[in-house]
Amino acid sequence: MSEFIGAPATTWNRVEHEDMKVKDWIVPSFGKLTEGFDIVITGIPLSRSSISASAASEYPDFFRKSWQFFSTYSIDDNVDFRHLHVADLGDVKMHGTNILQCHTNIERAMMDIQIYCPNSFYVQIGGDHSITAPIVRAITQHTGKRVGIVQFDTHLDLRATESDGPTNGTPIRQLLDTGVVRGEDVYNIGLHGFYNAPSLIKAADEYGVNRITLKQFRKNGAEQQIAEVMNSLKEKVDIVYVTVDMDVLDITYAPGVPASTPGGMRSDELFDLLYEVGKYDFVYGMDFVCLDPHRDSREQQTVKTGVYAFLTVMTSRFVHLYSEKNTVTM
Ligand SMILES: [Mn+2]
Repeated sequence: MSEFIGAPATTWNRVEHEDMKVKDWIVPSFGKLTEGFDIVITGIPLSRSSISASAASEYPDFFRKSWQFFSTYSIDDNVDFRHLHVADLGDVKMHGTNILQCHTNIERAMMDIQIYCPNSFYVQIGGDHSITAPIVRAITQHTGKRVGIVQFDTHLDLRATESDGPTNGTPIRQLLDTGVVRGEDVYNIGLHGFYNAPSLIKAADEYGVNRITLKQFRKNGAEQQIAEVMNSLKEKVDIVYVTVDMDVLDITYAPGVPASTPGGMRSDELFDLLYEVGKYDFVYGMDFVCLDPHRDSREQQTVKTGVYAFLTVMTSRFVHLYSEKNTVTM
């Protein structure tokens, strides 16, 4: 058990049958932290720390509700990833008004999860981007390892903490200023357009943060781009944390993201990048943040895109890292 994690509003009935949906696959294990799961999912329903008004705190539940629309069979890889053992641990408990208390709860929950669910892959569903700072603090603290970050984002998230506090504009800056992560170990992919002030670019240079613009990525392609990033990280760090700010997507693809912009990444490009990320077993965990389901289209196109992104990582990890389980094909 963890006193910092509780049951979410949404629960579901699993039904094991031939044509499984994702909701039939993921085991509800609310607050019950045990070993033996390949992957554990935790909801982090915090968005009071978002610079733009956001109901990203609702995303964990909308994420769960959308599982019914997806099968556990991937036609692209001709695999059924139902053989991965996945648990949903529930949601980190939040304080109603005290954001710092919320961040402390996230950090403590992540400590508990790593202790009681060892050797799992840790997937966090936000929430806004402020949650990444306490998550990564807990990872460095628990593992004692040098942690690299691969960040998919339209923004650097390097705003100064003195002026902006622990918001979704500062998570990377918080980690760099406190020495939890080194600037040279951060790789931001997806920067584009007119959304980062020159002072932030200067800060990125001073910290040594690696910047890969959307245009550079498009020249390289997903496979080569992620191979380059992971190969250089392998020389420096022990493990990697991947953070996906859904605002990296073009506003057309992500109406449900308060800070999405024109000129952003297409959803198929994000899926291709995440598929490549799924090949690397020194990736320790990841999060998906800043998706506000209340702003989404009626058809919930952004929520579904978020689930698709998550399932893409699951498929790739299943194919590339769990070959002993990967014996069943159609
Ligand atoms: Mn961000």
